[in-house]
Amino acid sequence: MVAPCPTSMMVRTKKTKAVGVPTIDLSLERSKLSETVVKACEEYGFFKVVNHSVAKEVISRLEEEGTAFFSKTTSEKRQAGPANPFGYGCRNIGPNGDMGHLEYLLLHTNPLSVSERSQTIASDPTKFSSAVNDYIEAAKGLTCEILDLVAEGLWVQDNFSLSNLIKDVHSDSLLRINQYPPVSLTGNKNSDTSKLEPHQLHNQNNNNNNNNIGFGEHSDPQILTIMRSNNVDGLQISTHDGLWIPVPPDPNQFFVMVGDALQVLTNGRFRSVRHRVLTNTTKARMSMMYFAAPPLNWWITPLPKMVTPLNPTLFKPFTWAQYKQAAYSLRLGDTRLDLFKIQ
Ligand code: GA4
Repeated sequence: MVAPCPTSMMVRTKKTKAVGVPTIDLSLERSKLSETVVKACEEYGFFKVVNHSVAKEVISRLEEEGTAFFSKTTSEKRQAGPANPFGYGCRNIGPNGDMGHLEYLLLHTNPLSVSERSQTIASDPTKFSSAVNDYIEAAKGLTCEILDLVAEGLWVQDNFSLSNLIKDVHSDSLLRINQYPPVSLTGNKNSDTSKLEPHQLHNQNNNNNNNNIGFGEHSDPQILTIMRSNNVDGLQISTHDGLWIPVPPDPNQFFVMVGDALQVLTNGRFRSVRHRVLTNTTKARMSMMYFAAPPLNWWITPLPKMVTPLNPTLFKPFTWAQYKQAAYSLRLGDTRLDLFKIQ
């Protein structure tokens, strides 16, 4: 059973249904835990984990590095960009014209790539690389723990079959730090927009309107995403029946999202969660996501256990590289898995 959500997390959606985000206590007894994780993945493709073993200091060091980077001047930040696909990005998301009210750093998790990139990102590249690499290791450990619970809960023969997909040294996992601008409470207009910082431009263009799109609706292509943010609202997830649920932030905990690749690996038993970020807060939201993926040349096919004569395979086999290529050729909100469905 998914733990009932505490009252403070209950939200009322437009359709006046009270819906809560499932919360999973990782210190619970293991057999219960694996059932609970599978149920949350099936029902929401999303859950929050508490009592995880990631050290607070690992989180705060990355947050400090993020804050230091985003508080640099625009021209300094641009030296770490453009994000095609890795590096600093501002407003542009992906290569096909998607835009959001955010700036970000998108990094490959390979330590060599982190160390090379950190030269243009931080004044102390060694400190930056160390904070990033420690966070990646911790997020990877948590992801493996969750994937092992998933495998156990699905009664897959090899409990490590999912976590092994992301443990390989050539794993294509990514780290993203997003910063969403605050909504200004003053309405002063500035006519020279070229001198404005991203958040000022955002405020200027939006007349303090609520519900600006920080990051548009989409699912993540990878296996699993581990997300954490500062104490600022904005994230919403979509339920299977299309209701948007705001997710209250919890800076000391992590949120887990099922990605498209896990939908395929479970032959559709789990569905990747569609989510978005709205920017209507007076404080900047900073979030950090670890996207767990296999090496580029590995095949993504349903686990044998998930395919039976009654549940034949729903997807054509593809490599992770082929899937990424499809993702980058489409728009952010497209349901790219449709390209690989067996009709
Ligand atoms: C969504 C999840 C990750 O943030 C990301 C994004 C990527 C990007 O920003 O470059 C994509 C997007 C994400 C899915 C479709 C493509 C690729 C932008 C885009 C339009 C880094 C990822 O892996 O896929």
